[in-house]
Amino acid sequence: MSTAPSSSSSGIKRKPSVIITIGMAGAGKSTFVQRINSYLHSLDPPSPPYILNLDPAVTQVPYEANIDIRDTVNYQEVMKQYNLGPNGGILTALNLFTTKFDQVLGIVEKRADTVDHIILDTPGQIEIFTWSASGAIITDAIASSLPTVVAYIVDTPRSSAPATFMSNMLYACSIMYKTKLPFILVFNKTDVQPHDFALEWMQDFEAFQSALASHSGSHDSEGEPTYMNSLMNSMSLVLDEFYKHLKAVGVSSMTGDGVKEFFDAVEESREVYEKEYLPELERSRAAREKTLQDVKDDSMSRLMKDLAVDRAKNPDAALHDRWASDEEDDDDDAEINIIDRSEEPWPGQYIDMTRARRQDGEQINWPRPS
Ligand SMILES: Nc1nc2c(ncn2[C@@H]2O[C@H](COP(=O)(O)OP(=O)(O)OP(=O)(O)O)[C@@H](O)[C@H]2O)c(=O)[nH]1
Ligand SMILES: [Mg+2]
Repeated sequence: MSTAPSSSSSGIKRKPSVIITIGMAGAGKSTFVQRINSYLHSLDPPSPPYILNLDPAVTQVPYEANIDIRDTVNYQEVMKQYNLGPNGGILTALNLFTTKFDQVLGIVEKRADTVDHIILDTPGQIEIFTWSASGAIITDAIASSLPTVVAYIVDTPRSSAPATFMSNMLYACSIMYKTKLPFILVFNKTDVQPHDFALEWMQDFEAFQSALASHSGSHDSEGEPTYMNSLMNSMSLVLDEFYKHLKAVGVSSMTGDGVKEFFDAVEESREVYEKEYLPELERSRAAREKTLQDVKDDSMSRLMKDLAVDRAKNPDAALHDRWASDEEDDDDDAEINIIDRSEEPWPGQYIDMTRARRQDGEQINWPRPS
């Protein structure tokens, strides 16, 4: 891993920025990744990013991924073997891939000296990445090693109704508070509908409330505001605070409009990462280590007390209470390797599902994802 400080003036390569694209199904995540990929290629000099596709179910991606989950896990096979539906299949495929994420991180860190951007494309079903243990593990692992930003892709034309806009923003809010990472709202598809209305609603909650009031269905038959209307009015006040912590850019992944502004926002987010996320990460890491150490010290002192009592009771047995030091743990999963497409020939090597399958009579319960 590069330990270089983030400064190019000192002549040492600064760490690359990681961009995690998250968004509702069909918001345009993959198209956006393709667009920023081609923008980075078109720079002078070109600065090709390193791209990871984490969507196991996608049939075609519009860019060339350097690491593709589909090379490691066969999603169709996972569905069959575990008797799962499409969402359970994606979730389980992501879980299996996450068991190998230390290898991915190793490859990515090796590339940190040669690339300026690392981009992650996530599965279409947003909750699979944002609410699963694997999504959190992947996000935390990468963010604790490199400056990371979440690009939350919004389908602008589909968010033009106040109620849809608000539910999308609430989702964004929950992801921001869960990851605690710098956050950029990317209003995509501005070629279809400009995002001015969204900016106005974010800057002025009264504008949002009046849009809400004029929207059909906001009043009941007696002319009173509906329950939903009152709820959204109050929520808009709550979200006002959330909007203050955000950067918002309008982008068209189709035409390339706004991509430069997006990268300006990524650059600003690096500072937020370094000033806010990193110190917080170090604080929580130190707290976790202290708790662990306390638990270890406590159990060690109890063990020593027990041993002392045992030895006092039975001095002969105390001579034999040693265990052989030359026994080592077997690490039997070392043979499945993550493929860096830019280095290795592929098609790749899949995680062998037949080894994961339950044998007859074996009393193992493979947990079904809920
Ligand atoms: N007009 C327009 N269409 C877009 C834009 N970005 C994406 N699309 C279209 O939106 C649709 C969905 O795009 P994808 O990139 O597959 O979206 P996604 O979020 O990756 O989808 P999933 O991974 O399936 O959730 C495609 O038909 C794209 O062509 C844009 O900026 N403008
Ligand atoms: Mg996609």
